[in-house]
Amino acid sequence: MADMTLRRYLTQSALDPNLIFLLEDIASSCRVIANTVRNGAFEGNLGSTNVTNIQGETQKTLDILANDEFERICSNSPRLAALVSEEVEEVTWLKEPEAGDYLLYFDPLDGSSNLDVNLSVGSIFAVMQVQSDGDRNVLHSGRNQICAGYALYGPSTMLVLTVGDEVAGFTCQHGTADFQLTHPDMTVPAETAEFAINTSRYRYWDTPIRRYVDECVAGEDGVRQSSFNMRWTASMVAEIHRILIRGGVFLYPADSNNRKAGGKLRLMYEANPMAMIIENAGGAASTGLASIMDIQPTGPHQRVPVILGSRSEVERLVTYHMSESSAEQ
Ligand code: AHM
Ligand code: MG
Repeated sequence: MADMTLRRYLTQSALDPNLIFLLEDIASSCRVIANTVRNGAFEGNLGSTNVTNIQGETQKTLDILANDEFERICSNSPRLAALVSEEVEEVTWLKEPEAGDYLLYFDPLDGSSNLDVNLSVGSIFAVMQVQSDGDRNVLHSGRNQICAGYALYGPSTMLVLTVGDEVAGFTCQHGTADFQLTHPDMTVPAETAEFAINTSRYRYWDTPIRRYVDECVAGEDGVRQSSFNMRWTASMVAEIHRILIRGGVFLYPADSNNRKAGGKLRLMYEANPMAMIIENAGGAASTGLASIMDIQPTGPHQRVPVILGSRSEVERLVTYHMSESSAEQ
């Protein structure tokens, strides 16, 4: 039997052909970005620019190149109306919006602090639709996402995609550059003994997060009565990929140091796509007090607290947040 390439997978689905064109353009962008990242040292593309983006962060040269590739390649899609990128303050409109046109939300190169140390980075994306002719509103909740995915630029390049039901992982074959289905029907293992959080921020955390992490660290002697492992790669894509493969929970909470901003990670092109992938893989996604995909966005670059992963761990964290908030009332 022929290999299940991304094209075959998409054309066998009942997706609108214009959405398939867009998903193939996204996959092409990710292929190009994988090569640009890999050859960064030869092409003089490592290091930072002197440009500060809307997030207040200094852009890496590769952040800008990755954004430009997404824009250049995806602009070919006839029904793509607008792009919402982490690296661009304003929404980029490509055409007069018509009902059913597509809206692409993306973080072109997530975890870019890992570039200088040659560790994994990725791209994150989601697609929604224009709701009526002429409607320039892009602030829809994550429940309106019709597909979401990420590319992981690790030892191999992978594209993980959900188009509404299952989560499928494709590996880019060296040589042909085909994305081939290598990880069908990915599911978050229910049981886990691994958590991921930047523990250097412990002093800023609220009680529910401290309680959860303290209990994990206490291991067999604590209330969890089992030993936990901890991982932090500072690359959300790598973190979420690990959770899809072997379970776990990922946390980037709002804390006393980032609360004014709403947290660290962005709703529209980081939290929402990852929430859709994790939920479709049988896991859960929450801020601690609300489901991430139910949040009504207030701006394209809005930040939110993020808890993603194995259902039982996310539910435990929600319980801790709920009991804290009812104790405060
Ligand atoms: P970025 O989009 O500017 O790269 O920031 C997002 C990244 C995530 O990939 C990662 O989980 C987090 O920032 C790491 O934060 P920290 O530097 O606190 O470890
Ligand atoms: Mg990012």
